[in-house]
Amino acid sequence: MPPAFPLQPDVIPPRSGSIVILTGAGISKESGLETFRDAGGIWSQVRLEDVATPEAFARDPVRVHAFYNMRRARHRTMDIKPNAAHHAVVKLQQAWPGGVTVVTQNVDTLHDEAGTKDLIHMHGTYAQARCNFCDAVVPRLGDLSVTDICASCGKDKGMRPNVVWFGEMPLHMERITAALRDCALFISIGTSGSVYPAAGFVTMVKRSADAHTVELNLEPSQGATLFAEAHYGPATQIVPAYVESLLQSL
Ligand code: BV8
Repeated sequence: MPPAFPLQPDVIPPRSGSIVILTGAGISKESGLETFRDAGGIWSQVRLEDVATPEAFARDPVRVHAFYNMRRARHRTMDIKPNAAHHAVVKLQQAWPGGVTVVTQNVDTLHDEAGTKDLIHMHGTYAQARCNFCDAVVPRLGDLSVTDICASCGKDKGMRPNVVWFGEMPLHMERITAALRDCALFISIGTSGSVYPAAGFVTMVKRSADAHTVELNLEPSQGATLFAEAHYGPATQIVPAYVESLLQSL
């Protein structure tokens, strides 16, 4: 059923209340980047066990580098730009008195390119490389390979995408947990709710804060029933509409 506009939020949080926004691959879809679990998505083309675990990197680093080099090159060469949903998140962040923290599962840089402040890449980003030996992190827009030498420790064979793989601890979890604990509104955008701990954030919010929870997605996620409110449709339509309705309350 197409979304009804103007979009009427069920609940408007107090303007002094903070907002936490969690995003997933769905917010980048209309910018031209693939999602993971939709039909034809990334995990239908390649097994995550072969390209997105530390064991895969130890077993076949050339294959893992090729996977991320392809995604990095696609971002660089296919004119991939932030879309209206990314820009609406920035507009909310600039106007909402209580502050807005954006936690993204995405390893693309579209939130960064849209000018998002207070942005947490909990799964890292393919626009950086990290040394497996000394943990030095450097920007990386071109290809990575096993021959790359770490500028900090001088070793080769250790440079990897600065991405959190399955079985690895997501980044900045203390900062994320504190933001979830204190927020008045939790908004989940463009995620299937398949991957933990991100998929558990809505439950964490409901347990510790008397916060309102909203899902904005193309279709109901695996955690849809956990949200107090939901609006379904393309992110470039429902996210700007939802943000407008919040800002009109100010
Ligand atoms: C960890 C980087 C612990 C790679 C990624 C319970 C608790 C804790 C852990 C687990 C647990 N159960 C299982 C685990 C292990 C595992 C896990 O969750 N496995 C899953 C498969 C069951 N979790 C982990 O391993 C995590 N680590 O828990 O560590 C720990 C403790 C101690 C010591 C060590 C470790 C780490 C997970 C991170 C993995 N890395 N990304 C890369 O990107 O290459 S996850 C990967 O999935 C991506 O980051 C992606 O963002 C993420 C989630 O996917 P989504 O973003 O939701 O994308 P998806 O395609 O699934 O859905 C898209 C949605 O968008 C859909 O709903 C669709 O309808 C919607 N959509 C589509 N188009 C649009 C749209 N919406 C709006 N508009 C549109 N136009």
